[in-house]
Amino acid sequence: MPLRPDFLWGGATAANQYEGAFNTDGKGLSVADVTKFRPEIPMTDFAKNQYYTLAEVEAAASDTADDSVLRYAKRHGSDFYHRYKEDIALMAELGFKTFRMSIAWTRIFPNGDDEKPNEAGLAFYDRVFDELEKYNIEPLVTLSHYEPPVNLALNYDGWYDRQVIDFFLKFVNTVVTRYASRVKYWLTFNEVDSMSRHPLTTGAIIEEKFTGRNLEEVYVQAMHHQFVASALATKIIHDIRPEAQVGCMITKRTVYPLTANPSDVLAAQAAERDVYLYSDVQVRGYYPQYYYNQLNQKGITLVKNLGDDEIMRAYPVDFISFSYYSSSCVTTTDKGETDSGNIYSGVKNPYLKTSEWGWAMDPQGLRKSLIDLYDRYQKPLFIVENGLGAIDKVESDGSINDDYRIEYLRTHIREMIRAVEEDGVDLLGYTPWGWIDLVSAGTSQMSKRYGVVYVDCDDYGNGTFNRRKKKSFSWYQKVIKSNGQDL
Ligand code: BGP
Repeated sequence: MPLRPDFLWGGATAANQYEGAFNTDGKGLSVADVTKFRPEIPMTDFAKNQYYTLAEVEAAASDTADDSVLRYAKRHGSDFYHRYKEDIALMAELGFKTFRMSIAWTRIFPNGDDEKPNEAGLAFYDRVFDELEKYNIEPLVTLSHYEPPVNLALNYDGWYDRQVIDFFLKFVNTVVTRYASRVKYWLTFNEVDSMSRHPLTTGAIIEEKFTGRNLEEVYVQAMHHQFVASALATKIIHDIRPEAQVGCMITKRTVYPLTANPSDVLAAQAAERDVYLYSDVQVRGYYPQYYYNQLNQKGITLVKNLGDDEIMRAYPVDFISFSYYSSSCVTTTDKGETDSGNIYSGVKNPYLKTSEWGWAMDPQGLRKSLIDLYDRYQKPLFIVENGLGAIDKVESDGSINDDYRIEYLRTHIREMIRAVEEDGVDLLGYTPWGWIDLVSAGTSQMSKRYGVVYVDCDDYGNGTFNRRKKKSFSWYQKVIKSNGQDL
């Protein structure tokens, strides 16, 4: 079977990296608004780029003045807040059937624990949905994409604190009630597996506040709260709009054994299990036994409230969405060169080239991911992030010849189509990450560009923010028009 005729081609973004207008119309500060571009840290050092001390977060939370000098790049994003009409017109020109966006929690509940929602924030998304409706573009909305209110990090313990479930569900109830008639596709937590990789942006957890504690136990607990919240959010959405479709969202890592040594094969299997844990819980509704065994071995206690297990079982997701950028290798031997640039450090795959940020480029790994996920769950899949972060050059005639990006997308889309046509995977859609340039989640760089549309802004926030089509724009337009036939 070819791609379905109603295949959802589109593009992905997140409010915290795209909207800007960080304190406009009553918006509060999110954890993303306190992270900054730090050129003093190597851009391939993912872990260091994620770490912020308590003092840094506190200082940033009281610095609400000059975003460009202070380098809080996510405060300006790509200024979608003021340019949404122009951007949605560009989406329509590309032929988008869907647009992946998130709703910034802090536009609706500026501090997370507010009594009443902020009407000006709600009105902004009304305007966005009006505009999308004009062009028949279906919104795909993430409820939490690295943007909890910073107040919940400073004055509570972020998602470690069980009260945060209630704050989040109040936000969910508010936005789902308001927009349910306009939004059919929802995702609960972006990359729900990322708690330990970047606790601040995923869980509003400031590590220093837990000094002396077993941090892994803290993350396990915070994760559990997100799982319960995700199940209850799914219930809220289905109660309000029964035919709505709710997805989980995981970082799909494909892990290969470096050698045929059975120990390497087992190590790769274990690494992939760490990925599936998160979809297993949200699709099947319970923790796998091996996870309890692991917690036991590590002496970690997971505290559950009475009823949590029943909630997780009762409200599983309808589909599985995921991001896919690269793959990695593992080995139990001392062979192999470390691959430190990736989100996950692993061992370099000698058969693959890497991006400028050290991410291995592996289109066949996408096909493998699709097959593995579909064989495991037999539920529809959705690729909601994929793409190449690269430095683009604007030529003197204004053109941007991003052939490398076309090549990355072409080879990945080709494998995606094979997974559907040959391997029988049920795939709902494809939304490449950062269809338009936006601020990097990991390093807060603007120069790590993913878009088919260029945004004139540098790493320090200087520029006109004007939009410019790259060479990949007309290429992607053609791909969408031909439903993936003309690559
Ligand atoms: C994913 C996130 C996105 C996005 C992307 C690319 O992990 O869900 O928010 O930014 O990665 O990462 P980066 O922006 O660091 O290049």
